Amino acid sequence: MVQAMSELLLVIDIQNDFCPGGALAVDRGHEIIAPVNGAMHNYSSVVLTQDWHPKHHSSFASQHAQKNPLDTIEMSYGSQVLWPDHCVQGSEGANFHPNLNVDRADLILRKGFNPDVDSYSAFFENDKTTPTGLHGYLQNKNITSIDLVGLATDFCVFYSAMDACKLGYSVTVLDHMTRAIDLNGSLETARKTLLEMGVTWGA
Ligand code: VGL
Ligand code: ZN
Repeated sequence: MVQAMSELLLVIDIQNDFCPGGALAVDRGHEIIAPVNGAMHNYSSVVLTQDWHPKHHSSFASQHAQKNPLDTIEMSYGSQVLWPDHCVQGSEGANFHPNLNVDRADLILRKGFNPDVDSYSAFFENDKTTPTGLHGYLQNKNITSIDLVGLATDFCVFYSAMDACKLGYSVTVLDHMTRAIDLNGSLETARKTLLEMGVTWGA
């Protein structure tokens, strides 16, 4: 079937644990929810991602002796920041924020469920090779252009935007609908890297 070119709103990890009061709270994370809900109506497709870790996930500092959250370690696939336990499968913290309009989504994509590999990006796990399946889904739907929103700007939004760009999509990060963790300048690094790659940093 021939389909018109269409555009995706990719909504990253708007879950309780990334909002104020959550286990890995992003400062003012909840402020983006109302504008994201409003934006959903402007897209032919809306995909939500959900960070979805097993209880003993290797990205949790609690799984490593003498390590604290925000320490960095070397994993088989490269360096990995260690996090507080968050978005544990089936927990309240892993649920989408109650104000997020989940009904408008045509796909909910879970990531980070492999106990040994983290997955910031919506396209590939942190080993940079294991696909999540999202690229195939979008190709089947003839989607060529992606607007990204959600949490956190400098981790899951950043890695998703980078991969989307590498895969050939036309990519925009809607800055006012993201909030950052901002660890050692990670927000500025993310913004610069994406701009250099040709990603649009939109308002
Ligand atoms: C995220 C750290 C760990 C994110 C997920 O959604 O940006 N950050 N897991
Ligand atoms: Zn996570």
